[in-house]
Amino acid sequence: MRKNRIFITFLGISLSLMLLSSQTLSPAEVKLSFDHFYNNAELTAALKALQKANPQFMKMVSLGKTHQGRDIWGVILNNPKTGPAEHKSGFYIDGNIHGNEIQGTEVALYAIWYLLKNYGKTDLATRLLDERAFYFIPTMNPDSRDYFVDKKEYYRTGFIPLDDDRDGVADEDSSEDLDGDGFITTMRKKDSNGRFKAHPDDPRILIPIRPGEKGEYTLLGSEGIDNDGDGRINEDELGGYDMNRNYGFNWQPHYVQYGAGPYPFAYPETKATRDFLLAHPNIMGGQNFHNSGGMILRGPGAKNMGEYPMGDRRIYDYIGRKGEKIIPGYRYLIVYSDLYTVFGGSIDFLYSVLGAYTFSNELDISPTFSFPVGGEAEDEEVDEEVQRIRNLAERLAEMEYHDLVLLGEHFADWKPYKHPLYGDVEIGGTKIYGSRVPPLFQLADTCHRNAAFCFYHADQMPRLEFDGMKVKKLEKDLFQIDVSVKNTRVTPTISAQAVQKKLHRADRLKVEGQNIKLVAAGRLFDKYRGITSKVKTRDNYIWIESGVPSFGRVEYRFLVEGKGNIKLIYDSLKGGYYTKSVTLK
Ligand SMILES: [Ca+2]
Ligand SMILES: [Ca+2]
Ligand SMILES: [Ca+2]
Ligand SMILES: [Ca+2]
Ligand SMILES: [Zn+2]
Repeated sequence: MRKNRIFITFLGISLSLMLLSSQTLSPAEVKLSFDHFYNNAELTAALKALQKANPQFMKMVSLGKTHQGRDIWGVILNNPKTGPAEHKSGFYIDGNIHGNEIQGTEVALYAIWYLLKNYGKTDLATRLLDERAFYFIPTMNPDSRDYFVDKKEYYRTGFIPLDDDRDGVADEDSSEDLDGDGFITTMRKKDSNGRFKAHPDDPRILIPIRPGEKGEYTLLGSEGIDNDGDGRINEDELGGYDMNRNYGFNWQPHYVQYGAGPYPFAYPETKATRDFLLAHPNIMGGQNFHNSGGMILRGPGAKNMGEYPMGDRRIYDYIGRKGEKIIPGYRYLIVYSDLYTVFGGSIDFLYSVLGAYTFSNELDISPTFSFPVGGEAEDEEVDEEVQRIRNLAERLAEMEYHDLVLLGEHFADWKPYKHPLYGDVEIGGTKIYGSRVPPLFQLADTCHRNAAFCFYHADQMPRLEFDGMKVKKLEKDLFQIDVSVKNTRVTPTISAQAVQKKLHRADRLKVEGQNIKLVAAGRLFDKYRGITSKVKTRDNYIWIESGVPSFGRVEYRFLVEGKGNIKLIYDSLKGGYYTKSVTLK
């Protein structure tokens, strides 16, 4: 009897030990592969599996529905054991706002998966999940995504019907796969008045003719017919707008900029994203994923915004240049001056309204990068003719890359076709997966390196420490406390822009305890001579308007009335929440 009870107790203990160890030591691992693109259903299933295996860390929420009724998933990663998410610097990642720029979704999914898989195994993953909160929207455009992955049709837009050509009917004339090979490619027609001719070394490639030269071909655009008989082909495809021109900062109307929408946040996807961002004001770092070209972009998106304050440019440069090392071949650039003008883009909303340092990566480099033609030095001024010859060589290298590396999978040879309007044409050219997205054998590399860049940036968000606290008893129940708070990371707790424009609340340094009163406070300029400048106290706290600077510190002297255990709290909206206990005696 007695023996049995001991045995049962022993069994109970070992069972609970087993449960404990399965919770803390070996979190269930979800196997994901990054050798293909996820459609929305598969992405949803992967996220649900990750959430189920890691309920302590991961929350998946529907942020809203797209026009076609798909959920826009938001993912929050946080370790509640180290504090609520809003007490930590938040890092935000979104991808696939442009429907034809799909691989950002895999990068976001990879980042979620990597952090969960490596928590407790690597220092970085453990530190990031313990100290930061992460917010993801893996795909902002699940409607378009499914067209890309499942139907092999690509659209940059979302799918609210829009009458692009103002004929009173919306979306009446899209591209179509006329030759039935499963892909929408390009149409060309033999034409001695055409503006193109075959490349001398490979007739599959069309090159522009030079002035005075005889033409051979006219390019007729993407495969399709004139569905509505208006004399134009494929003039009103699905949707027809650009979500990344619809954000509420420096927005300009449609006639200034294509796709802007009737007003900022007019589309369900941008509205859902805005609400998610506004609900998490602790977000201090951000990352958008687009394609292509191998760029790590920062704003401003347009010249009319003026340059960013010097203090913030330093932070961007520090992180952006590290990015160039993490992702070889990618260049750290500025949207308006190095790419093109964007009004009302996500990157400007995140930085200029929310005060979060944000990059936008143009994922993946043109195929010839991994199959170089050689002879090009960066920023070299070249003669027009030299450039023309280089372009010819590059086009040829691209074709060789299609043949020898992609093994012909993503190029359709030109084939004759009888078109109802154009007569004898040829259909062929690069297929949907043949440009802008990485070939599948490189997808994991794209995911890992870009996630690594995000992790670096997230790790460089503010990390504060109480450093060098000194308590001095002045008289009975009156104490002088010198508090020093230092930031060991490049990101300040408030951006220079946010300080200048008062984008959000300042940091707060607080003293808490029973019958404790903060009598006076001063900023400590010289701790050796004890020189301070008085600051205003409110209840038991002071505001710290500029926050803790990049790799810097703030030092204050408090006069506190009372005794016993007190808590000093540094409470920053975007820089985290830190406490230090002290006993006054
Ligand atoms: Ca129309
Ligand atoms: Ca076709
Ligand atoms: Ca038409
Ligand atoms: Ca059509
Ligand atoms: Zn894009």
